[in-house]
Amino acid sequence: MSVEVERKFVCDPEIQKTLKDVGAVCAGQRQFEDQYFDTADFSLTLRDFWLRRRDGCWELKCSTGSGIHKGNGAEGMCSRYREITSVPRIKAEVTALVKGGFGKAAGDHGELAASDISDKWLIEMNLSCFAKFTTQRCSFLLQDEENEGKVRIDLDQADFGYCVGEIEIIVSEGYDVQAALRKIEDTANKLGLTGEQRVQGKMDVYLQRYCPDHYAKLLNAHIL
Ligand code: V4E
Repeated sequence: MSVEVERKFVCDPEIQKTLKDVGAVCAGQRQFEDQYFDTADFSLTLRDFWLRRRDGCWELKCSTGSGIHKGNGAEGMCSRYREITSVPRIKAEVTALVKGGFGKAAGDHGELAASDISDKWLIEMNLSCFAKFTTQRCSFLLQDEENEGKVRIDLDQADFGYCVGEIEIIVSEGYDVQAALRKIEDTANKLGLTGEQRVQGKMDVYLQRYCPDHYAKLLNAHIL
């Protein structure tokens, strides 16, 4: 399993030039559609679990209990989420969160092991889509200071009119997360990102605009 360590930043109009100046190389552009799912009482997101279908592929991002709001300085600016892409594992985690166990609630025998998530299973879990938007993403790669690997920088433009940048490193679980945090800080410094203020992600802005009750509950629970 992998852990995503990331720091969001506000994109200024010069960002593409700045990226080229520091040696980042454009790694391509893509467009994707995200749909996020939760129960009516927000069993997943209020625990900081994010179930997403991106262009047909399922993913569950799970809080690691650290990151935004939970640290100081550079660490506090970064978030960390475990990423699960195996559908049987996603189903097991979601079932435990929604129904509190793996028994009857998991559905028919074999349902947990199935390789896709059916509409029937979503209904059984009382899950429905609460957010749907399309993103245009421009990705850049930058060699890190220690020449050990590359840091990815994504510039995202969502179809509801919000742009955000993201410095991201994916590490294997158990890998030195502190090293990833240092690399992200180095990259932020190279890009001249000095702000210590939390930057809103696409989801923050989407919920604030279109789902204010859900947004208020997440703010209240210190998830966003
Ligand atoms: C909302 C949220 C999550 C869902 C995914 O959010 P994000 O990583 O911003 O989306 P995206 O499109 O960049 O995904 P990627 O392509 O990198 O996989 S995961 C955690 N949250 C909550 C959250 C938070 N606590 N703080 C901030 C700044 N944003 C989101």
